[in-house]
Amino acid sequence: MRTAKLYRYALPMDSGVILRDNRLKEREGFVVELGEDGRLGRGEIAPLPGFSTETLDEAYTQLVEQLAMWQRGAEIDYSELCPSVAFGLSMALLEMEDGLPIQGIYRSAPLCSGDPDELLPKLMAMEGKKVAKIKVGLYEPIRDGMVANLFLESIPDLNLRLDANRAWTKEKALKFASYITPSFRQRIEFIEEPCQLPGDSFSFAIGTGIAIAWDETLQHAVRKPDFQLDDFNGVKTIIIKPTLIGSVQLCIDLITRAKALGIKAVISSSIESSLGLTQLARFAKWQLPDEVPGLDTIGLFAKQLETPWPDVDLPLSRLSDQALIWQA
Ligand code: OSB
Ligand code: MG
Repeated sequence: MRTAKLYRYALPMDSGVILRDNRLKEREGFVVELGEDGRLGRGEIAPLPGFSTETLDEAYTQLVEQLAMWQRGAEIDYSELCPSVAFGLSMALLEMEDGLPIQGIYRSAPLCSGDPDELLPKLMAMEGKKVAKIKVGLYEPIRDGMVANLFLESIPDLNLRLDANRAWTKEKALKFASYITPSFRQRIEFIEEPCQLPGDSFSFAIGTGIAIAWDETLQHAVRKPDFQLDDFNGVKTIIIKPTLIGSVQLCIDLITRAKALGIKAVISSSIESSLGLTQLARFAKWQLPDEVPGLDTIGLFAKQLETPWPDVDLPLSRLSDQALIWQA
């Protein structure tokens, strides 16, 4: 006998969270709870406004349709589902089938999008391999270049991940690079999507010796029917945000192919609640045990949901206090 519950959640965010020019006051999404023979599994479905191609309403329609079919005994075909729905449903089933190991990687690359002074003490306190992520492209490329260079200069055992979210023209990207001391460049683990055009990002990497990572480019490419990761040969890293990519199996296929091609894969957050984020930490530990994931987003929330992120003392909302909007 199968059971399915669908909750809709809303969690308040920290006051200053800006996403693609919009303030995100509240994070909204769904949690499914699947049951069979006394086993339970949960998954989060939370399309991210401005990043996901589907809306909450579209996700809801697919969810109810799929849950009703699954509850009556059908298997789920992920190929026709939008990414957030495919991810959340497959994660719930995986957890229910005890396929998701309990241990997670809760050590993340601390994220800095504003004041670099806030990042320094965090890095000083960090044990083991030091790695941080800085958002660039929000200010002048000269400022970004100087800030990145200053970090690399001040902390000799630091590696940096940078993320430009396609903010720059190729001229601006080169301006940024000109402020990075050549001998420091290999300590930039990667910069995600420096340029508006992927072709310009690629030439930037070749011209400057600064490695790049595909994030948005990967999300667009996986939606095409003839997609092959092999076409990305030459890029150093891919950023896998499961909520924006699709089912657990699709993410695992990408990771497996990346390993075979010598491409590094990094599991990263799409600002899921602590419930989804802790599952991503477990997924990362299981599939990429030696890679620091990009999951430092719990601090963007004012509340957690059901499963706390370790060592975070934000108040916890229970799933049972969220709206149960559908069940079978
Ligand atoms: O800019 O890569 C982004 C989260 C949601 C949407 C977009 C982005 C992010 C992150 C996640 O940066 C954190 C990380 O990748 O380290
Ligand atoms: Mg990015």
